[in-house]
Amino acid sequence: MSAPKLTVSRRIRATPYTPKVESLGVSGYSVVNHTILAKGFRKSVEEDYWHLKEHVQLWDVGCQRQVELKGPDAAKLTQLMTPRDLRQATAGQCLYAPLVDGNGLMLNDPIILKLADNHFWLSIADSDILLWAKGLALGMKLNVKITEPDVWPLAVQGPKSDDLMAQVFGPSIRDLKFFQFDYFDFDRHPLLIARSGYSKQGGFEIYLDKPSIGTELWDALWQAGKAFNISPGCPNLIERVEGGLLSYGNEFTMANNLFECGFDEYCQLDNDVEFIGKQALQQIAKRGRERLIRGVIFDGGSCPPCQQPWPLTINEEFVGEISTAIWSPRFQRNVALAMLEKGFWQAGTQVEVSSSDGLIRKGLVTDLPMQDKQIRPLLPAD
Ligand code: THG
Repeated sequence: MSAPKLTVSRRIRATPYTPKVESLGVSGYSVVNHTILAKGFRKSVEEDYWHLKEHVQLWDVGCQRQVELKGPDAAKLTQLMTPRDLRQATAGQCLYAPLVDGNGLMLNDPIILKLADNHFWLSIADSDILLWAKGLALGMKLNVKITEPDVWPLAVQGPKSDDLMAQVFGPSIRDLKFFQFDYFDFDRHPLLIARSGYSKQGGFEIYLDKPSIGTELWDALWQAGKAFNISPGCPNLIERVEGGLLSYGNEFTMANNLFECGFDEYCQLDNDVEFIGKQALQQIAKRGRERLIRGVIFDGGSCPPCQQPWPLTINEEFVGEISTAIWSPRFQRNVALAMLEKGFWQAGTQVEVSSSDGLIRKGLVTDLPMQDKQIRPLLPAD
């Protein structure tokens, strides 16, 4: 029997690239921001992993929806929503920024794009920030227009991204710096392109604001990509776990505060910038965090997918839980992201993993991102 099908509608949205993704043999979807996201193609996650690290891939990340804040109070509202100090931000900059509520609890972790002094996009993870922003603007009587624009990100990821993008958009795209964006013509239409993306292999994100040319854009990249061994792709679970890229709703939720996620570097508490949750975060900073997201590597052969958190224990005492786990062909171990309780998040701590197949597996806490030079010495010689 074939797997049950997801029905796409106005609520569960396709993207301008969906016909291309389907013609290339997508094997399944997840739903993010009420929009479908490919989970794999004909190759295995392992094959996709090696391909992503060596070549170039085209990812339909149309589910990375933009919340647009525009108008006289746009800068004020954007700053109210994040503990990251935006005062020095310039137009053309991307900023990874946690969004928190009044208790310092995580609402989202978007990339903020500063388009102009009074114009921002929040390129969100999976939660309804549009509603939060509208509520704040109404309650605080802010003069700002809040919309979800008709913008559909397409990612080009992998070490050959520069070569491919230079073919399509010209050599000047090579000069774009990490987490900066600029406009590049395609078919006489300017496209916002950033050097960013949900992998550690380098690449670009194209924010297509004219969905009618989605197929043309995909085809142009695909044609030029043939010389670089291009493949269709999607965020790769192995690469993301090894690289320590977190996913809202998986590694952390509205139950976790900013410090538990390790977002200290994106939170400035000792200046006069005002934002929601500042007092709460100051108190948590003083008290110290109760738990922290770390890596875990563990034995016992290839593990099943982690669909519900797996407990981590030491002598049957609960010390944390795994949120995402997968076999790493690089380390020949399973790699995982986990929330570790206070006292147990030190790299090298030995833990037991209770995976959903009933096995108890031996694990070790690691820093993130997972680095060869830290992990190799921990592994017994094969
Ligand atoms: N691109 C865009 N929008 C997004 C994502 C994206 N929205 C949803 C989701 N991904 C948001 N989450 C992340 C998580 C990590 C990063 C980007 C978005 C990321 N982190 C860099 C890292 O860890 O190396 C650090 C960036 C920094 O320090 O400034 O890139 O992928 N458009």
